[in-house]
Formats: sequence, structure tokens, C-alpha cells
Amino acid sequence: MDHEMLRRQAMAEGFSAMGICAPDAIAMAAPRLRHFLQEGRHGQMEWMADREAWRGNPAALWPEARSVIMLAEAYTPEGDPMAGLAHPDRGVISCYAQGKDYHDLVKRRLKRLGRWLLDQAAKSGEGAEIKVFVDTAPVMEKPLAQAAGLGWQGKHTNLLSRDLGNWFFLGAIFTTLDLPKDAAEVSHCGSCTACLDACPTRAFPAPYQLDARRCISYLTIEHKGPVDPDLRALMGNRIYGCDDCLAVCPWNKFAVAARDLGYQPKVGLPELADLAALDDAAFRARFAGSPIKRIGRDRMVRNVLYAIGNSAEPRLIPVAERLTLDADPSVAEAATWALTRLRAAGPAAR
Ligand code: B12
Ligand code: SF4
Ligand code: SF4
Repeated sequence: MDHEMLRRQAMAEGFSAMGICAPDAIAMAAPRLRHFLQEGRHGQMEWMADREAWRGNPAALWPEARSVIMLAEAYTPEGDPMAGLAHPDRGVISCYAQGKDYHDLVKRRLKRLGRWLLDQAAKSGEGAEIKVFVDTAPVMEKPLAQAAGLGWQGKHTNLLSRDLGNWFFLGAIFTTLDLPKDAAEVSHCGSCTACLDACPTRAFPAPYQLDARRCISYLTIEHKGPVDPDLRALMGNRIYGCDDCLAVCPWNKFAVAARDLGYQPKVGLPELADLAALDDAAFRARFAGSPIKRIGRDRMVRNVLYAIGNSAEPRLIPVAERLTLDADPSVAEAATWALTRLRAAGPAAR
């Protein structure tokens, strides 16, 4: 299989970059994953510890695989991703979740490229198999993408590149075909610390390492039950995911536009009061086709109440009051916390 032909096909499908590595190319990933888990940095994400042996070693996940094709898919925002932080009565939803669910869009594209690859192999009389992954399988996509030369894991731990900045998703095609491999990329972060300095919850214990338990993305999307009150006060009005460490990266001046129209913003900057009024059915209808749907109404309303508690907006007092007896204990507790904060915010908030 010709590497350039495959790359051109990947671009034609709508990806923004492609690279190839061997399944055993990330020897450092397993001990680093071990360290992350031993420190408990995965919090309640028990699924990260399950199947650790596969996650840390792609060669063990599928021993017959000979190559891993890594793909980048740009979702670059058009405006300033931090602009919503200046509107405390509204909820900031991360850029990656503004449009359609990337799992669906990337997977569809991976499958199309995979089918093309199998057709090409068949034409030259080669038998081949593929497996496609985006996000949810026990696969460490960032170190694989770095080994495939797509970019490097920055000090914020996400993959970035000199051609794309850091607004892109990753997807993987494992195949039994022995394809020509790319050279791994090295870090070009240099002395920059912009992402580490920007993090509102100080979630980086060291450069290139994240403690997910402090990360707003984890707290708003993955964490069940009440969030530590010290941390919720630092979440501001971020109600789903967080973009701060990505938004400040200087390499974004090279970001390319998102190619799939599915990533165009649909959810925008919603009013906290509107979101707080959603019941299960209204939540599902409002976020159909969006990755946000997976967190469910209760976790969304819990997050919204933390934002209300941080807003210092007296007109949101009745909104919080209505939820203090909510059937979900985390929502009820968040409502009481928000009320206490709003009432303590000074005469204007009484
Ligand atoms: C679990 C997870 C999370 C967790 C934990 C994140 C994390 N950094 O581990 C939470 C919920 C917090 C999260 C948040 C986000 N996520 Co996430 N997440 C994942 C997931 C499922 C697994 C990541 C993983 O394996 N973590 C375990 C740790 C140990 O691995 P690691 O981060 O690669 O750690 C490396 C470094 O710590 C490094 N390291 C450790 N010590 C040292 C020392 C030195 C010197 C060096 C150089 C390196 C180094 O080695 C480790 C291995 O390479 C991947 C999808 C996948 N299957 O890979 C998506 C993924 C990483 N997430 C993604 C995105 C978009 C996000 C968010 C931006 C979403 C948002 N806006 O809210 C944030 C970013 C937060 C951040 N700063 O990382 C994208 C990232 C795309 C990219 N360009 O990198 C991925 C790849 C999903 C996808 N398919 O596109 N995520
Ligand atoms: S996503 Fe937000 S909270 Fe998480 S590490 Fe980045 S800046 Fe910090
Ligand atoms: S903000 Fe600076 S340190 Fe962080 S990833 Fe970008 S270049 Fe690296």
C-alpha cells in the first residue's frame, strides 16, 4: 500500500492529518498509565483501570495488528472559546460539544477510509482486517498519534501540531496490513507554560501530567455525585467540559478550519435559568445528537446550579429555590449550595 495514496484518501474523506505507527511503538505509555492510575488520578473513571493491560499496550489488544493508522479531525472554533466566561448568567459548553457528537462523525469517516483500505488490499490480492476506534476503546490515542508523527502531547497532555494547533479529535484504524511507518514527533512546547498557568483548578501536578480529579472536564462530564465545594467554586460558569488550557496555546495560530459542518455550533451559550428548568424529556429533546446527552438531566442541572452559585446574580435565587427539593440528591444539594452563595454575595444578591 502506497503511503501517499492512503494519506490523500484520508484527506479526501475529510480528515486533516494522517500518520502510521507500529502497535508496539508506545513503550512509555504503560508505565505512565500505571503511575496515573496508582496516584488515583482517574477518579471515578474505573473503566480506565479495567483492561489496563490492553490500554497500555496496543500490541496486546490485537496481537495480529501490524500497523496503526492515526487520524486527526479538526473542530476548530470560529470565535473566541473563552468569550462566554464573561456572561455569568449563561452556561459555557466546550467547543468540542457545540455541534454533533464527534464519536458518530469520526467513526463514520474511519469506517469509510477502512473500507477503502480493504478494497485496495483486495485489488492487490492481500487479505486484510481492520478495527476502528474513537475514544471509547481501551486504546491510548494520544501517545499513538505522537508515535505516528501527527503531533506531540503538549504540557496540557493533549495532542497538538505545528500544522493544526490543538483543536482536533483523534481516531485510529488498526490493521493487519504491514504499512510503511512515520517518524514520531517530539515536543515543541519549549519554555511555554501558558496552558499550565491558565488552568482554573490547577489540575496539572507537573507539565505533561493531568490529575483528572481536578479537571473541570472530568468534574462536569464524568464525576457522579456532589463535587468538592472548593473545586465547584473554581468552575465559574463552565457547565460541560472546559477549553481554557487549549484556548491559550500559541500553536493555535496554525489551526485549520473544521471541515465537517456537523461541528458548527448548535448549543451556543444557553441561559442558566432555561437549563435549570429542564426535566428528563426536555433535556433529551434539547440535546439529541449531541455528546452532552450522555450526562443526563440530573448531572447537567447539578452543573448549572454550581454555575448559578458562582454567578452572583440575584435574579437566579428563585431558580435555585425551586430545585432545593429536587428528587435527585446531588441536584438538591447543589441548589442549597447555590442559594447560600447567592445570599452571601452581598446586598445586591439578597
Ligand atoms: C480519559 C480521557 C479524558 C479524561 C482524562 C484526560 C487525560 N489527560 O488523561 C478527562 C475527562 C479529564 C478528559 C478531558 C478532556 N478530553 Co479526553 N480523553 C480521555 C481518553 C478516553 C483517554 C486518555 C488517557 O488515556 N488518559 C490517561 C493518561 C495517563 O494518558 P495521557 O493523558 O495520554 O498521559 C500521558 C501524559 O501524562 C504523558 N506523561 C506522563 N508523564 C510524562 C512526562 C513527560 C516528560 C512526558 C513528555 C510525558 C508524560 O504520558 C502519558 C501517556 O502518553 C481519550 C481517548 C483515548 N481513548 O485515548 C480522550 C481524549 C484524550 N480527550 C480528548 C479531548 C478533546 C478532551 C478535552 C479537550 C475535552 C474538553 N474540552 O473538555 C479535555 C482536555 C483536558 C486535558 N487537559 O487533558 C481528545 C484529545 C484530542 C487531542 N488533540 O489530544 C481525546 C484523544 C478523544 C478523541 N478521540 O479525540 N479526557
Ligand atoms: S480542561 Fe480546564 S480544568 Fe481541565 S486541565 Fe484544561 S484548563 Fe484545567
Ligand atoms: S500552551 Fe504552551 S506549554 Fe501548553 S501545550 Fe501549548 S505550547 Fe505547550
